[in-house]
Amino acid sequence: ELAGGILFMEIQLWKEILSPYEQAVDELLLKFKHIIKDYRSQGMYSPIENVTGRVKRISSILDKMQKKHIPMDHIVEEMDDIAGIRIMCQFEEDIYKVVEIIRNRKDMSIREEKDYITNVKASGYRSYHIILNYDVYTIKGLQTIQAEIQIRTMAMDFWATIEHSLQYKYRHNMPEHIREKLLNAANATVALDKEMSSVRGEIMDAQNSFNYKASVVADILTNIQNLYYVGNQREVVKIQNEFYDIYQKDDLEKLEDFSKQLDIIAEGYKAQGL
Ligand code: 0O2
Repeated sequence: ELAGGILFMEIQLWKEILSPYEQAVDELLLKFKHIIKDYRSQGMYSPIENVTGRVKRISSILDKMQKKHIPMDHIVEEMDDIAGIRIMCQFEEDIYKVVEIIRNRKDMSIREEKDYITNVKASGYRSYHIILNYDVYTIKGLQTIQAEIQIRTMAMDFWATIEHSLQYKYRHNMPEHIREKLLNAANATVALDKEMSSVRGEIMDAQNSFNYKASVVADILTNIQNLYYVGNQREVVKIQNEFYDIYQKDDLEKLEDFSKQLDIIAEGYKAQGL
């Protein structure tokens, strides 16, 4: 028996226990990364800025089992954050957009939602949590496990990361003056998120046109590269130089026209079966 009272009746094969959670984290990361990619490749603003994931460490699982009196054979039902995904957003509004995206998916079934943005925790912690039931198909067949998705702004994440380290450092004895500083800092992140939200429209416009220009340039260069393999190479070098000329003019409309012309040339080659 472990100190605190977790009784192990049989040998625990942690690798086997954690394997479906690892798969779930991999799959969920891939899915959320593709959401970002989809938005950006269409020149749109992505409500998700970044996503990370982790499987809870065995020592943290043991600590939580002890703290919440969860027996070993109940961890699948009772421990909801062995698979953890963290989604970072630029703006508070984006968080609710992400929640909506998750609600509309058939491959993620929501078990519980905890809105610690509307209901800020006593520590000052803010984030939106969604607990999922998620199906993974392994060699053993279908396993439905829980996963926790934390959705937060970068400011919320900054605060939570620092506070988490301090919590760990002081365990349950955080000095009052540090607790106070953290509460002040939490209020500062609320103000920061509000200020940022008030310029959201402008920031989104700027980012959109930046992304759009980048995707037009990528299209042009892909076309030039394809033409290089099938077309007259001297001609293609001329096209490339023309592109650099136009690029330097910093005129998005001219760049778009050029891209359209290249599309037509590329279509021509396709029609010839090349
Ligand atoms: P980890 O993996 O070390 O982060 P509770 O018993 O209330 O703490 P509960 O009911 O299981 O936990 O869920 P809750 O409150 O939604 O919290 C789950 C996770 O949210 C925590 O995981 C933290 O990651 C994060 N969180 C919640 N409250 C705070 C807080 O005050 N400060 C920070 N920094 N993070 C918080 P764990 O289990 O603590 O483990």
